[in-house]
Amino acid sequence: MAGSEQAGRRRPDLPSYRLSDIREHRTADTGVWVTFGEGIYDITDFMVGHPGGDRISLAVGGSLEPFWDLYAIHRTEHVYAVLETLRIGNVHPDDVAEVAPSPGDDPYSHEPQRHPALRVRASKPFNAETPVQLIVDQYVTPNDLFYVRNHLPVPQCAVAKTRDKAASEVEVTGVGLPHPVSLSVADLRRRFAAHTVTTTVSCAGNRRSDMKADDGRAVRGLPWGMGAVGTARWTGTLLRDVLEWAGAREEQVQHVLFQGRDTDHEGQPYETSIPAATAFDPRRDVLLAYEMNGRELPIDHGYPLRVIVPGTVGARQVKWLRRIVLSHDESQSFWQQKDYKTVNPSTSWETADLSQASISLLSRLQRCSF
Ligand SMILES: Nc1nc2c(c(=O)[nH]1)N[C@H]1C(S)=C(S)[C@@H](COP(=O)(O)O)O[C@H]1N2
Ligand SMILES: [Mo]
Repeated sequence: MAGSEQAGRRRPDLPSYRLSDIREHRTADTGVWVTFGEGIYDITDFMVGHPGGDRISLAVGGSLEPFWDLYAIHRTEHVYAVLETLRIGNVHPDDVAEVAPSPGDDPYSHEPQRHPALRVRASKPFNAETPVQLIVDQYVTPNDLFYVRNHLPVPQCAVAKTRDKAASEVEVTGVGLPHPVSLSVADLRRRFAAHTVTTTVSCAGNRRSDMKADDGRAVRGLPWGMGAVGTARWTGTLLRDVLEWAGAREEQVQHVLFQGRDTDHEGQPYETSIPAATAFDPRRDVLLAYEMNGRELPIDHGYPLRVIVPGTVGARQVKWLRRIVLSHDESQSFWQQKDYKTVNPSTSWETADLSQASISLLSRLQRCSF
């Protein structure tokens, strides 16, 4: 039987199909096709009654690889051999690059290892829930099982734990500062008192799959179940200590922007902001966190430094923090202006004016800290 050597390799004895053909095969009537490497497989019969059938159906008309990669358990000789028995053809040579990008082209080729118990909702970018039983068994969720919500590839400097200055310092800049300053995690540890806060982080989309209009309309976004939420003990420096040390004064700014090191294909970083009143509030304990549950911050949760804003939606708690910008205006990023907004149910996506919409209710989530 063919094993891992053969799986997905070009087979000259079989016909080639174009990507457009593959995408037309999505139902039992036409046959259900998926690709793996350069191979095309007809999984119509396999999907019926197979335990992984529902998962595999997510790959229909496209590549199995992102799904495959997540379930390391599938990487056995046996499974490769079973897959090859379903082989019907090859991806047309002109379409190979699109279907099976070479690792060098894939911005997701450097992602960190993840625990297989995480319930994956999307693989690229990586989004996964904590299994619900584990959330309620104890207040604090262990780092490896904490839900992950990434909008973009994990920045490579975080995966490699690069320690050079440019890749590991946070810059504080913007209105009202005498001059910008840069700080490493070592500087934060040395210059400022460490502060620990136990708080819950929740994605605004948590339980989105339960939210459906009476007419069946679904809410747009990842189909989160109940597990995009978790509680941890976060240790770091109080943001207001750093802002005051840098010379910032609350009266001079309205918003504090946080920029991550993760960037989209145009080089735009993940960025959101919070009101200055929150950033400076002595009762809010907004943190620049370098530890999670007593350990170095894990790569997926923002290594080496992230923002923790107790009582605020997860989207504002920027990971892989690169820059803090003091500003008169809130962040103009997509994630601040176009995402995480709540509109009236009578509005559709086509007619919604998001600039007028209120921020997601969860953005005002009660502080859940003890
Ligand atoms: N740099 C950066 N920070 C980010 C995100 C991101 O994609 N990039 N996602 C945000 C969202 S929407 C959530 S819900 C939380 C998730 O934090 P976690 O992955 O540590 O659970 O991180 C926030 N911070
Ligand atoms: Mo989120």
